[in-house]
Amino acid sequence: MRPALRRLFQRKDFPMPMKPGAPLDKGGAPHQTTKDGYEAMTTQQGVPVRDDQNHLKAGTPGPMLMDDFHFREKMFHFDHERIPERVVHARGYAAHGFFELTDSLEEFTSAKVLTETGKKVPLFTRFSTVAGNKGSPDLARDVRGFAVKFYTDEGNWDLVGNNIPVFFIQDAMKFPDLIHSAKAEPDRGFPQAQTAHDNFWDFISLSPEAMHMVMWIMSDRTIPRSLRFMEGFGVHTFRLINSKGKSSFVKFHWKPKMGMQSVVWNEAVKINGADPDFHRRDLWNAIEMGDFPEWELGVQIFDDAFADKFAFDVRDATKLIPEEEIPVRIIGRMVLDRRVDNFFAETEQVAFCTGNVVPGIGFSDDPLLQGRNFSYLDTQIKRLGGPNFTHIPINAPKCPMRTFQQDGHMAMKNPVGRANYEPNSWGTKDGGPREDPDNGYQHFAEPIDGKKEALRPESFADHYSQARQFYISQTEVEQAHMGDALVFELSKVEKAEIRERMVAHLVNIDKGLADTVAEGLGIKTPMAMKAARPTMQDLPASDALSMLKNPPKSFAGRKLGVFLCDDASADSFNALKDAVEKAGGMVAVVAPTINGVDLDDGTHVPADEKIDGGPSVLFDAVALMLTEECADDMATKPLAKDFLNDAFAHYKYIGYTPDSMKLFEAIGMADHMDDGCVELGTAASIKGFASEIAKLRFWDRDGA
Ligand code: HDE
Repeated sequence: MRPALRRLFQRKDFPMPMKPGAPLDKGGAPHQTTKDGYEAMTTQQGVPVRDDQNHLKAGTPGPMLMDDFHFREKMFHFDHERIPERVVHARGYAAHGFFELTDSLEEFTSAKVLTETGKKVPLFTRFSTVAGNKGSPDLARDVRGFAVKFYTDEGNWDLVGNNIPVFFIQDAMKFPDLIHSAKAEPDRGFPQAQTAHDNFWDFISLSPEAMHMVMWIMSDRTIPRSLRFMEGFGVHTFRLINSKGKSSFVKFHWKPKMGMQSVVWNEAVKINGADPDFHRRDLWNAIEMGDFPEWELGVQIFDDAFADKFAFDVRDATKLIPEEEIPVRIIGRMVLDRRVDNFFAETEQVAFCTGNVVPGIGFSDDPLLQGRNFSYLDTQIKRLGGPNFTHIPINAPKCPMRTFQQDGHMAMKNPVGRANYEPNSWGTKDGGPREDPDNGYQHFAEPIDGKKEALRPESFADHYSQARQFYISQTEVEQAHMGDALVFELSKVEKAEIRERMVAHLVNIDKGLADTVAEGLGIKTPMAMKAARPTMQDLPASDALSMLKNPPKSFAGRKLGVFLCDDASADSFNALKDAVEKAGGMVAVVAPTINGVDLDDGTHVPADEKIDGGPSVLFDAVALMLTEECADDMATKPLAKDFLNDAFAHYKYIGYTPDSMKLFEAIGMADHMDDGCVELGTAASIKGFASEIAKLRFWDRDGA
């Protein structure tokens, strides 16, 4: 080899790109270090590696030699890096945290996690979209998974819920059909991460039980602004069992400390382009900044007497119990205060199973929940490669685990000693674990009486009443968004009869909604769909079901995007920043270049985004702080105009210094300014703007 060539391919001549990291295996003998102080790289066998840049060859260049065990191992391992993605909920993001009980449920359950107040129980929470693949964008219109694994002293409890309290179907038998219909169509392999296609609406329009859920998914709940601003629900009715063996029913609720908030559809579409990782970045950043996301855990507890008199079957997962009928009792809080160290090891490998319950918590006879109890365990075996996925640290309980289950792929924890069966006569020293008749998990002794039949209970048959209740509980703005969403989705459906069939269902829910959607589709409102049970109930509105009727109390956790130019007023910028930060909000600076700007007092402010990388869809409110000269210049730049145009169209509050008016003029908006556009002329107006933006949107805007 010519000396020049050798030099070119040897890393010694280049600066080392990596800082020394923690060794993969922290135990064992001390790691070797290189001359310049780095941990010496090794093979998986711990053999130090001399050359990680070039494989071993006969001659230079020459054929590769199989002797190079480091190359073979490196490539073999890379070839096997992928595991199957989750069949649903493939795209997700997770964090560690704790649960702290504030109100004991001792009267209802023996579960320590629900009776020991003040104790911090570690947990791991994964949020997800349902239909999209692992690489799909975060702002898809979709249900969000909300899965929590509590590592309790009595074993792991997985509460695997969603951000919507009801589900599409009543019986687990229909789940593969539902998911097949929602995912990409099998012949063409698209659309990705969206339900706006024939197969989905075909299945849905043939499944009246889905109508309540359809109302929820067409609401803005399916385009949340942040994972931190969503509610969560256990969905099913579960059981609580107390120390005397008495059972009560329970529904679980997660309420976000910072209130609920969603984006509007046009914004979601644009966020997906501007930042497909919008939700995961937001969660990561919040935790990194110490602004730990928090939810309250609430319960609705009820007995058999309530279940018997309630207008619907509490085992039917397409129904909820209005908070007005059974108030949600807040019993504790969840705080997510630690990001993952490694996405794959934790977020990807975490295996939730609805069957993971602890003594004192049990199942109801909800046919969806019963089916899930099989599916989750089954799916993990495929996804994680064998029955020992519980040995992976993120899945292992943090309390002792003693079992005679043994062997299998990748077994990490094996029984020690001679006995691996019971009963045995080896005694307490060598005999291994034994069942514990006093404290072991006891299933609720529910009396059962019935015939073995594949039937749907009659009590599950009212499919429209709660759908209507949800719709009439929304504000006008929310109802309009639902109408728009339905028109949008159904307009992507090619077969006219599917569109019409869907509208026929809407007639049973709300005639006004059906008319709006029919008009949007350019068709006449059809006759009402024949209902399985014609007698529908006229339920009262429930304010708890509306997001806008329950707005956040402050701008905390939200972001103001300030469009700044050189020579902008330092006093005004600093006053605005202080006021927003005092309210718990964040300020991001958007500038003509990423280097930032020099304010009129000479201070340099670095930019968070360049104007064409930081569109206004990324922020909850915006402020323009431009000089006249800069406003003139920006008025010629399409992306600067889009910044303002979009903020206006998305009903956002817009603060502006008088010199920024040129940009309003450039987009033809100078004559359409409303109370959501606030001039930042004086110290008082800046303060006023900083408190006004807590309302998040100026919904009264006309024609936006
Ligand atoms: Fe799931 N669901 N599901 N699901 N689900 C899965 O399990 C399933 C249902 C939910 O972050 C899968 O580990 C069936 C309702 C979440 O890892 C799979 C039925 C609710 C997650 C599965 C349902 C959920 C999943 C795919 C109907 C809300 C993500 C990968 C009987 C209460 C968990 C996996 C995570 C994931 C099956 C219905 C929530 C295939 C059969 C209802 C949050 O096992």
